Amino acid sequence: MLKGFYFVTNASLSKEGIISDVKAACCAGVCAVQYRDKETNTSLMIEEGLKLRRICRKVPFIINDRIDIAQAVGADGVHLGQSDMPVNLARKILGKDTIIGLTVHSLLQAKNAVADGADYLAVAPVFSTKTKKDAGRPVGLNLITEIRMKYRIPIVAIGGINIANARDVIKAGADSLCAISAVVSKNNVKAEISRFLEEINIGLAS
Ligand code: TZP
Ligand code: MG
Repeated sequence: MLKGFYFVTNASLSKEGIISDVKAACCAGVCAVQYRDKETNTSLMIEEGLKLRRICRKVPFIINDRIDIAQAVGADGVHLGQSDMPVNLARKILGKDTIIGLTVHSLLQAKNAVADGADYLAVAPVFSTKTKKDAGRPVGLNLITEIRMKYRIPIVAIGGINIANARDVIKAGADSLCAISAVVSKNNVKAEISRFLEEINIGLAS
């Protein structure tokens, strides 16, 4: 679980819409799909979330930020940030079988996330990115390696990842990576993810 390409939706950058993107992502063989939307209202998120849940039958389906929406649509997990609900409290609400991912920007945050029982870490932003305005300063490949050397928890790398740096990100110790703008702004999302998967597989094998 969580080895490969971790797909995150982005409605504003998408060419064909997120439903079409997620279908393409599942066809390409991603290891997880995260529904991330900071603009849509709750009722539309539920509607869209239910549609995505049906598409992601065999792929872990994760909701960004919204524990209530994750529960309402029967998602497999939630993805939280440092200013969202703490992992230990989210765990109380969601139970032991729900996947809880947490974004970390430092080794200390990674240590706390492991102690709090996160199921995976998103190390972000690895490189600078225009996709998330408040992503913070790039943490670089070193943080991935430092966390990898200390903890066994799955690591998803995110932020500024493209086809040219994907292999290095995996070689640094990430189990999976996410590339938003480099994928959803392309005409053929499935083909683009396949290109990333080739790089990821080379990185995992080396
Ligand atoms: N979290 C940290 S960076 C980021 C998110 C959602 C955006 C990554 O987008 P891109 O286009 O892959 O740099
Ligand atoms: Mg968040």
